[in-house]
Amino acid sequence: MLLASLNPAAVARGAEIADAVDIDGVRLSRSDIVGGATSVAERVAGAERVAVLATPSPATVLAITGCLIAGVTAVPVPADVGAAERVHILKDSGARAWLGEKPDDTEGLPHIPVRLHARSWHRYPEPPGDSTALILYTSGTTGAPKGVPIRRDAIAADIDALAEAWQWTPEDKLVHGLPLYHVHGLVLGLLGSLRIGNRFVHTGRPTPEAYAVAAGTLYFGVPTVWSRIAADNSAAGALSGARLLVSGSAPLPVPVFERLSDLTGIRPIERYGATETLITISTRADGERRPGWVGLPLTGIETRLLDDDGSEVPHDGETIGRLEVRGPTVFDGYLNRPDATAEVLSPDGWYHTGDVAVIDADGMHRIVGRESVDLIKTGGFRVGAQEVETALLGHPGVREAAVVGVPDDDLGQRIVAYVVGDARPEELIDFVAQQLSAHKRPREVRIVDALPRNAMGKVLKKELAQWD
Ligand code: MCA
Ligand code: AMP
Repeated sequence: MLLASLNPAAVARGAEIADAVDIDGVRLSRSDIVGGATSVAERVAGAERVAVLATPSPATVLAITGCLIAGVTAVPVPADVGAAERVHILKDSGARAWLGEKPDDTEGLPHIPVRLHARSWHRYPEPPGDSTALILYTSGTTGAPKGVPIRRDAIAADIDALAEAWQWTPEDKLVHGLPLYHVHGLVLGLLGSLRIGNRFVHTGRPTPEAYAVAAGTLYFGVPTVWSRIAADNSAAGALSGARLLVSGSAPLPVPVFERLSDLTGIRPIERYGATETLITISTRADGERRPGWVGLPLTGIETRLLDDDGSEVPHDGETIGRLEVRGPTVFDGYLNRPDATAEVLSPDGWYHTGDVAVIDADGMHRIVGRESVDLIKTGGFRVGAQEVETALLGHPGVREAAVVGVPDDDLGQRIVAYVVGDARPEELIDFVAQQLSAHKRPREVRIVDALPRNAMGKVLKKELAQWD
């Protein structure tokens, strides 16, 4: 059973926890979740796919859990989604209704509210393991975000492998304040807790103050979150009673690792993954936690490093290669995009991550960087340069646009747009926030006379990134 702690028979026999999920000031017991989500399941059963505006709220928890009980695919939509991205996700995914929180614009689809106090005790059979639990949207270097169908058995395999690596048990209390529309916050944080059976607290936003008062044993954060905590002595000190502090979604800078270790007495766990593969590599609760390194492949996962000719490079801790991963957590291909799938997934199941890495003689992995400058990681969010450029070009005051990620102490990378045109920077930032998602907006727009181009007319992104 995917959400093992929600087994209705076990809950009826007394496997109850009053605060299984604590979110937006509301505590849901296990029977609140089983009864509430089964009631949602009754209302959506038979639908193929529904969209869920994934605000951090009890409605989102029950909507997604209800879909998983009924075997309906949920399409989590970013809580801060803009107009163009919302239309794209609905059209591409084929979602037939909105479930849970109501968006500003339903785009003509019916809306099914979640009734927090409704209950049903109907028993649904467990849907097949190879069925699609979720479709998560993620950015590539080009085009609009792509749908990644996530199988139920991939989620189960990933959580179980992480439970082994992190000694994650029902005794844990997991805390995070990350979005519920990506793997990190949703699959690992929420679904992981409902599978393992530990208490889960969502802090709303991932602020140092909120983490400090949550009294968790297991904390998740993106490096931006850890960097802010490491700059706040009292919040960091409050985490010293935790069991594990886990970082992922982007590289954890070594100074942040070290400062966090000093202030909390806990060396953070770093783990690596992607929407397409879930989490594949991690340091272990009982193993070495080396700053700057992401650890060993999880049980069931294979990795390899290839050079430009496709030959494997030596595992000497120095030779850089393109990282590929294979295993039960890897996806089967993008929704509606066989062309894009063929670029990243080989027929024998290897996923080309787009990251370059080294592996040492002990099998420890270090992520060195990305192959493409056009995929930006900002605050742990993956943003394609081209989707931001396309959005900017939709503004009448923009003639040309080039978007780059520049190093940023807080966000890892900061989205900077170079624009030829006569619009005001603030107006363009708001325009992107309203079209795509607020987190994809450039933090800075620089109006320039011309973009640097090569003889073929291609924008020289590497040069632009150095104009900073
Ligand atoms: C500011 N805001 C605006 C504008 N300016 N809204 C609209 N237009 C504007 N011009 C609003 C924002 O909507 C937000 O509102 C508030 O101001 C602050 O937002 P922001 O500046 O984005 O916050 P931040 O402080 O920069 O965010 C840092 C963060 C965030 C909290 C760390 O980046 C974050 O949540 N990152 C997590 C990403 C993540 O989970 N990635 C996992 C994917 P409001 O306050 O109302 O929100 S990776 C994954 O899943 C894989 C598998 C993996 O490895 O984990
Ligand atoms: P996403 O699909 O949003 O999870 O983005 C996946 C990408 O995030 C990976 O291909 C990496 O580039 C990056 N990433 C995730 N975790 C780490 C990490 N621990 N260190 C470095 N990069 C990471």
